[in-house]
Amino acid sequence: MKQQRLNKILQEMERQNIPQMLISSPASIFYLTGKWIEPGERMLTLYINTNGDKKLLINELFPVNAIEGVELIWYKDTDEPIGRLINIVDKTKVLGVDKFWPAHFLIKLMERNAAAGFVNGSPIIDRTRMIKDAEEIQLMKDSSRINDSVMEEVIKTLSEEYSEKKMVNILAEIYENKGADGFSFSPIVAYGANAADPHHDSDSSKVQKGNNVIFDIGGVRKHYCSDMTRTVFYKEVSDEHKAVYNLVREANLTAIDKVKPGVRFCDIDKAARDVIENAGYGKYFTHRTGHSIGIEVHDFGDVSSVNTEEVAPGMIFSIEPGIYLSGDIGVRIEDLVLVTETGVEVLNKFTKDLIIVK
Ligand SMILES: [Mn+2]
Repeated sequence: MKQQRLNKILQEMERQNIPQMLISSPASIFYLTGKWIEPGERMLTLYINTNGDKKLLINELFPVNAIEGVELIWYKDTDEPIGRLINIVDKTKVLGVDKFWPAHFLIKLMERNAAAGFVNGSPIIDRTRMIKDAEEIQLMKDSSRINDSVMEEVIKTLSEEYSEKKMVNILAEIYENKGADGFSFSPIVAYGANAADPHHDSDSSKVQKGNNVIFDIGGVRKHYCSDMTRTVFYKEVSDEHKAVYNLVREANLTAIDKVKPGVRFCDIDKAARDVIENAGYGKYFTHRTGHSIGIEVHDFGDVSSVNTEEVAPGMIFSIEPGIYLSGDIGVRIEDLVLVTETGVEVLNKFTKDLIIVK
């Protein structure tokens, strides 16, 4: 067990009067145990109790060696794991349940009055996971270092011969060569007007002279995600497009400049949004400014106009303003940033100068 992480969660459980909890998200189980187990539809549940009890209910199909400090409770496909769980849970106390635990498991527990009450336990874990510890910060830096180098290489690969889809295949190979364990999300490669859709599905389009090209890409390294976006131009760039690019870059830099402990997420969003709004493009910046990231590419907590929470040292999130002009162009520039004791450290080092690929 990662004892310090567990202690933070147990303290918060005490504070919120949730004495016991079921954790089922593979990412949260990994966070606490260092083991990544993908159970599919089978029940995998870590039970923790503020009295020190820790049990992992796990199907025999998943070979896991001992986890220090946790009792492993194995079941077979022919067993009824809910019955086992009912013997573990203290029915006189409230039970925190993972937000994504399948309803059919939860309903059975509720029908059998397995606890004195059922509450969503995930906010406690999500909020703990928002603040990365030293080990996680190093892993996030390593992951982003790979992403920087993938970005450099993929931009060089750009060619009129390759469709967006082909570029995604090339990206898979580059990540593998650079030591990543795959994508952290389905990459977005978008040429020209396709980039005006912020979530464009890469298709058979080919790049043409004068196109803008969005690369929104990320990999996983030792279970930690990277995520970065750059917009480049192919062969040439018009003055109008250059102006849009410079505006988005200014929004990105202004928002990053704002980041330090105590600033609210909504203030960071506003810093980016003001730059774009003041230039008259406000309605074309259609999404939030960023999201937390870590073991999952979208961790809990976003950089948006409605999140009034303050940022704190150890948080890592994206800053990714964009401008999307339908039928014409999309520009997005995204970096991951780490909140430090005194300010901010940008995890992505790849240049934001305007690049024209020749
Ligand atoms: Mn992102």
